[in-house]
Amino acid sequence: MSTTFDWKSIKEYSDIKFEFFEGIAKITINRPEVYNAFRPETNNQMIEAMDICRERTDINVVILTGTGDKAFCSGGDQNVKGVGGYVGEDGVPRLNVLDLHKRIRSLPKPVIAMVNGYAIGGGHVLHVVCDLTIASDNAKFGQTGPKVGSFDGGFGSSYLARHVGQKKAREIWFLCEQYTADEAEKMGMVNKVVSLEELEATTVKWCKTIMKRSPLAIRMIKRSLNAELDGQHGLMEMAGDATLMYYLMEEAQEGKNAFLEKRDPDFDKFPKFP
Ligand code: S0N
Repeated sequence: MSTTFDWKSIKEYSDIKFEFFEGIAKITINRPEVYNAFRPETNNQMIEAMDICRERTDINVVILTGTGDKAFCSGGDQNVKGVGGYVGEDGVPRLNVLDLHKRIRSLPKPVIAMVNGYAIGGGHVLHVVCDLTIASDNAKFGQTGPKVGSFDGGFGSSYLARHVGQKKAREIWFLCEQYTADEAEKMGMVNKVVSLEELEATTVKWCKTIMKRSPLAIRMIKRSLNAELDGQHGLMEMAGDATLMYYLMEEAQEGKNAFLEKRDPDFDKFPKFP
């Protein structure tokens, strides 16, 4: 099923490729010399791309991947790890990958991790945060934090535990071993494993299937599944979408129209449900 798609650049960046094809955006970490490790600039560029994906109404699904056939992402770039975070070109240490996690989680559209090789350390966390993971059969998954002096107590542990269970999540973090794509699928943290040649075609096929579904229903399902873990923030995002849907109804229009027409609103004409 190896097919090529006519991806068109949305915007040029130094560390990522950001492309579009038939309703799908693709963000590719483009630092193959460091196995697609991220530095602060990489994260800022992905954050900007995610924001564009949110605003553009012709983008329905987002694919996150890495350049080449070796790595999806190998986490934080160890060359720029300083005291207090990863040091960008401005000399300031940051942990801004966490802001990227929030963007992925908040985006009211599905984000699919297309894992084409190593998903290690912060790269593993990135695929965990995505809504779905499709992996090539050469992919390897694992955490390295306690081996290299870092850890993610956020989505990279609590949300991971929702996928694989508490015991496995502890094993993944305590031992820092690597797992094959098949093992990751059996554990429940990967949706589907295909050959590397089939990876993009399969991912695009999944995107196209999702695009045949109701966007509002998909949005509400993502919000509802998030809300369980995200506490007040998750409820706020779900309530925000409930408000959006209310604004789509005539009943909400009646309130505004009555105000503008300087009359009492007539809410009696709208159906009430048991
Ligand atoms: C990926 C590994 C297993 C591949 O091993 P392999 O096949 O033996 O290749 P190598 O020769 O090791 O690597 C090829 C080239 O790529 C460079 N490279 C690889 N990874 C990195 C990296 N992370 N940073 C910089 N360079 C990297 C190699 O140096 C090599 O280059 P050359 O050819 O020039 O020698 C293996 O490479 C590996 O284990 N990599 C390191 C993985 C790792 O430990 N990553 C960091 C883990 N920590 C984080 O990611 C922290 C993330 C974070 O910031 C965070 C903070 C707060 C909350 C959450 C997070 C979060 O986790 O997201």
